[in-house]
Amino acid sequence: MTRILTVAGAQLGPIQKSEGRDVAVGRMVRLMERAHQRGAQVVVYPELALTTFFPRWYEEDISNADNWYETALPSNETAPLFEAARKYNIAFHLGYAEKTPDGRRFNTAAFVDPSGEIVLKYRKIHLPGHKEYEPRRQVQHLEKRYFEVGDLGFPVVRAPVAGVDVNVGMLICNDRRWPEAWRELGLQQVELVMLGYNTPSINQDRKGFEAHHLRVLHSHLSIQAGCYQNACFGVGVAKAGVEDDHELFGHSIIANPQGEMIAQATTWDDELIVADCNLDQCALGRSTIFNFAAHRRPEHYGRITGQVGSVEPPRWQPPVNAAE
Ligand code: CDV
Repeated sequence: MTRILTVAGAQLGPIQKSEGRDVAVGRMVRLMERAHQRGAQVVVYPELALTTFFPRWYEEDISNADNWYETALPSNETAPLFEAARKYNIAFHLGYAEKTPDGRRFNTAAFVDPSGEIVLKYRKIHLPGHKEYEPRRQVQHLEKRYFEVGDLGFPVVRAPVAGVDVNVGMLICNDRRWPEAWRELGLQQVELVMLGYNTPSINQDRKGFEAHHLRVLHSHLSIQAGCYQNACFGVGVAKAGVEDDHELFGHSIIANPQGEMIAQATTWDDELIVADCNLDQCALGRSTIFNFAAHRRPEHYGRITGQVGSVEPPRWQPPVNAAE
């Protein structure tokens, strides 16, 4: 029997700093209702979906930022989302800031089944930005201040979703740019990668100009290549639009195992994109060009895990002519 999963990406428009979780959750519930009407069995929300992208705001004392974090799922404020999932029999992926009982902070995503059970959790590994306030920057990006590097690796689990067994995995935002992260999932036969992102429309590092269209291209290129090279579907879902004067570029997509874009958002607002994902399409790439067991050469990949930064290559030396 063909395994077809109908997947929705629920892009969110901006959430302002002054807006509470009730605003975000209300909008997310409405998107879930529309996803149900369109036959979706899974809804994917963005990274840090419940609040504004708070790592742009500096707090000297990190405990002053506690209001941005979830200490429990569900909570009173997120309960309506869990209730809607039960009502519509929809699984969902939620990005949120997590504060653990022992006070650790992570940029986290949870995959939740319709009964409210957390099936899989992932904590972001590639944290961009910086830890201390940087005056030279146009906008701060303090993920390294507000979060620890994830400690769960890149887990994949085979989970029943609407009667279909699916190998699900997750990445979060900047992770999508790192082929190593995708390959970790590919090596576990992932079939559906869910990922949320908050990506500014401009390069905020102020080290050079990067055009808006190229930033969108890089996002799509990364997701489409990740899907092709690991023979899986990918759902990349943005927070979009202008949050307190800071623009996020949107352009959420769903990509198939051939690397094709099969759905794309066209607004900077709350928007649903939906696609039927035939999971059996993952088999072709996995059994031919990306048959890892047949073709990978890990004995030559030592630098991938043994080295962090790049190194200069040795200078080429002309051969010494023995005849002279
Ligand atoms: N939230 C993110 O991880 N954002 C990064 C930006 C800072 C480049 C991204 O990779 O989209």
